[in-house]
Amino acid sequence: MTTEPRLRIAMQKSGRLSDDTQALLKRCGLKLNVSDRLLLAHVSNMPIDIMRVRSSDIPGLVMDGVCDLGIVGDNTLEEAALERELMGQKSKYIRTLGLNFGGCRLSIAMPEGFDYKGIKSLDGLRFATTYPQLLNRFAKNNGINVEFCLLKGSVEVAPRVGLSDGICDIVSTGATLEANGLVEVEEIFRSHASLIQTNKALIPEKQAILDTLLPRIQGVMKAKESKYIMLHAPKDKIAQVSALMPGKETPTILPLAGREDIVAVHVVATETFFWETMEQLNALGCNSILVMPIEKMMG
Ligand code: PRT
Repeated sequence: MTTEPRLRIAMQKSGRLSDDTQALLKRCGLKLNVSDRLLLAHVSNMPIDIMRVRSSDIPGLVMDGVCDLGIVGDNTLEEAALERELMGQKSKYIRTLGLNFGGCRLSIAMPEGFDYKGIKSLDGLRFATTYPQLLNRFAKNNGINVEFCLLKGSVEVAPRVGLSDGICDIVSTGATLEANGLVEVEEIFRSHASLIQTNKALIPEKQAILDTLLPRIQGVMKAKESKYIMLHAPKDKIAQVSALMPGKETPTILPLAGREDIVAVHVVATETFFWETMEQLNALGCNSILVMPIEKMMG
């Protein structure tokens, strides 16, 4: 019996990236049966397996060739790469695609009232962090010495209980810092989710699966950022209406049955379509202005 090669993708089992990753794969047409106890989920309609693990395990699984692809935050990836570098090993991965979710920053934050006068104010201090390598690199690049204590969670509480002077942690809205009486003083790394792959050439069968999957992922991302705009416009105002349309796409102008004075204008916009623009179009005599989400795009 021959077994068909299956592409193995590592994703976060549960946490901030898991829902978005699962939604992305589903929108790419993958039928996956994910249950809490199942760590290796089969995709029923494509030769793909999804390995559901801790985020921090994903870079290693890809670099060691256990998984062909992984979806992980750049912060986790960069920390793992620096850790391997420290051990004299090469980081063996390719960052195939940046994804449009999981956006955050790694920042240094100090207790409110700390007299911050620039990076040198941090010299000699101790920081609680999950990212000692990224913190170390920042300190080295800026000519300061820092100490760290490694915490895998509840980092924000460390200064209050006397474990550290400040923290170096992920910030998204800033609400957690504020709730814990901390102030962000330096952003040291920007991150979002990325699709990574092993740097070893895939066997042709797996490469073929990836060649199908990649344009689908790009199509889903492009669709998420785009809107389909439809409206009816006075024929003699087409030039002004076209000029107001967001993005670089040329609008499609279509005749309307039984009307010589009005046309339908359709455009795919990759930029924000503001209420103000809709009001300007309305003032030009346009009506039936519709702004719709796009589910999939290709080409
Ligand atoms: O548990 P596991 O090993 O799977 O990984 P993890 O501990 O990193 O999991 P998780 O789910 O917390 O984060 C997964 C990834 O999501 C991170 O590695 C980042 O790439 C990304 N991400 C995006 C975030 C956030 N936003 C985020 N806000 N990761 C963590 N946070 C936490 C942060 O640590 C802090 O406690 O949210 C809090 C701050 O949020 P705000 O909105 O109050 O600023």
